[in-house]
Amino acid sequence: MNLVVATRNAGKLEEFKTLASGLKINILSLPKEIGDLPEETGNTFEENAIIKAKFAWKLTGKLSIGDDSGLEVDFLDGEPGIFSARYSTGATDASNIKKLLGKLKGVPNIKRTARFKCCLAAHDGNQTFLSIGTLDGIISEKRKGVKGFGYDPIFYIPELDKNLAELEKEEKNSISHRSKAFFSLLDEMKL
Ligand code: ITT
Repeated sequence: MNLVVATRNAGKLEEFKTLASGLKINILSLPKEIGDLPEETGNTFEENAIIKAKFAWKLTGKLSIGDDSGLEVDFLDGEPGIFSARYSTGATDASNIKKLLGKLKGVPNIKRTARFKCCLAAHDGNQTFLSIGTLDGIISEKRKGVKGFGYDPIFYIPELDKNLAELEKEEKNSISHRSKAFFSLLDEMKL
């Protein structure tokens, strides 16, 4: 079965490919020529995931999924949330991390709790399916690890005593918000 993933984020795409390996699902990406994805005009992860899934379905006519995800930091009342990718001027992973660490300067560990959220929408022309996955952790004071993408270097998992960027792909997938959302989406779709 083919499944189009509507993303321009290489880190996400890689994770979906690893998640689908072993299943009878072939992950396809959108051709480069079509350029950017539509603007994320939604007010929630769900709305933005649906925008991406429907966009890819219209282009390809194939079952498509959109992933809208981000980091919610309790001390910052859920910031950056749906703005995680576009949090800082420049909007690179490095500048987003720098801004977040700046906002949490001097904040003790006990108040640095956060969670990743991943919302997935699947669209097949008739129906839209939704799922959500979360991963709890703590925003560390310093970057650690070079794997993964986005905020992984500053997301500490107490149970593993490691930051997400220190985990191999398969290890991250065994606990991640994205893998929880992915398998619950397959359940929803009875696949
Ligand atoms: P697409 O819209 O093209 O899929 P994007 O990166 O713009 O790519 P989002 O709007 O969903 O995607 O933004 C999600 C951001 O949240 C992403 O850029 C990361 O900064 C962060 N994020 C989401 N999942 C993450 C993960 O597993 N590890 C680290 N950071 C993550």
